[in-house]
Amino acid sequence: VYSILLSTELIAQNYDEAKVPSYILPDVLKAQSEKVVTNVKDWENIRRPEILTLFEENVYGQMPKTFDKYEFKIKNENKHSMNGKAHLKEVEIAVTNHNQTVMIHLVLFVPTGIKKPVPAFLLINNRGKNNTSPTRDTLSGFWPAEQVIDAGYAVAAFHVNDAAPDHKDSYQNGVLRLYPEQLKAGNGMKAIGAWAWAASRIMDYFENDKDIDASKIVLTGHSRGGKASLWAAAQDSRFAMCVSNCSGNTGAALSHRRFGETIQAINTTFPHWFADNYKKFNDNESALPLDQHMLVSLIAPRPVYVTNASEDLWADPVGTFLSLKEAERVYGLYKLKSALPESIPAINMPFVKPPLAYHIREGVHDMTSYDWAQFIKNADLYFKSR
Ligand code: GTR
Repeated sequence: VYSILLSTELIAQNYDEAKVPSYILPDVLKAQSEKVVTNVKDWENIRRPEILTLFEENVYGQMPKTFDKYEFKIKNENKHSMNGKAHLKEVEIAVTNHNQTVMIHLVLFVPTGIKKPVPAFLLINNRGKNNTSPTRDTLSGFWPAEQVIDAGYAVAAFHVNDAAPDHKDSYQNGVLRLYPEQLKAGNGMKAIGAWAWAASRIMDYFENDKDIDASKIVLTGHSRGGKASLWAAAQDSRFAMCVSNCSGNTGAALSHRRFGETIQAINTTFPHWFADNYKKFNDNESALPLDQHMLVSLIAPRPVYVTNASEDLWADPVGTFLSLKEAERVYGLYKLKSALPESIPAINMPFVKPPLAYHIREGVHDMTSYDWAQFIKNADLYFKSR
């Protein structure tokens, strides 16, 4: 039995399927007017905007869309990187609002010797910067850039700390300097919102880079980065595909199940991730007007790939798979048939097929070269069919 210390109380986390409470998920297709949505038009005009607002108000906070100035410059480049197979660009993106500037550093490798523009994978990096080293002095399965280049994709990354330091005392020192009003609002964005915002600023850059096909960007993230990748793709439909690796609670997993990490646990350990309003649901999941299947659904009809790891029960693999299954109803409105099985597949049996892909990998909470190989396969299937 695992437990975590929350101030002075000890709150046990449930890892027993038999102890999952009975719950009723909010119906993704039932509008606030009680009307049940049966077509794309009503989904896009009525229900989808309602759900987006529910997530802004209750979970991730607002997503500011305007700023005073946007500039980028190539700080460094190497046309013969990775022994000549990639063109490295280190880009500085400076965004200014209210006389405050945030600087986001992008590391980008573009494959050489193939026709441009190319599709790209963008990672929201929540781990050490050494994982995305531009000099390739450290190689890591977390961001196996050579493997992605060999598959004919550009590969890019930025570090979350550029947008909002991942700490409760300093998260304000980034994007939030540009939007100080957010700090006072119950529905104000915090770190995860800021990371998602930064992903969109990188998309703005891709739209200006002739080597990159901005209509074919796969946004990826692991764990807290996977929560941000879902929120960014829900907000910004320019992302063609979303990969959310081991994103768990307030990522792809259903909160109503209270399996593994709970809302109270996440809000206590990471009070700087979500809007203050989200704390109303601490130990109060049944009051939620939403759940994470609705976040996945906001990305429809674009493909979503979600994963788990067999030893990572904290992230609730079953609840993650169920969330994806619920989202099938919205993809169905677009006549997109999901190839997912009825229940969670066996370990190391990937269901790689757009629009909804899933695998549970043997091992621990991580993103590995095995995971990336499946994401590439899924992107190949999708982009080659278009
Ligand atoms: C955990 C947290 C998870 C997940 C993870 C990570 O401690 O409870 O929600 O975000 O960190 O980002 O690796």
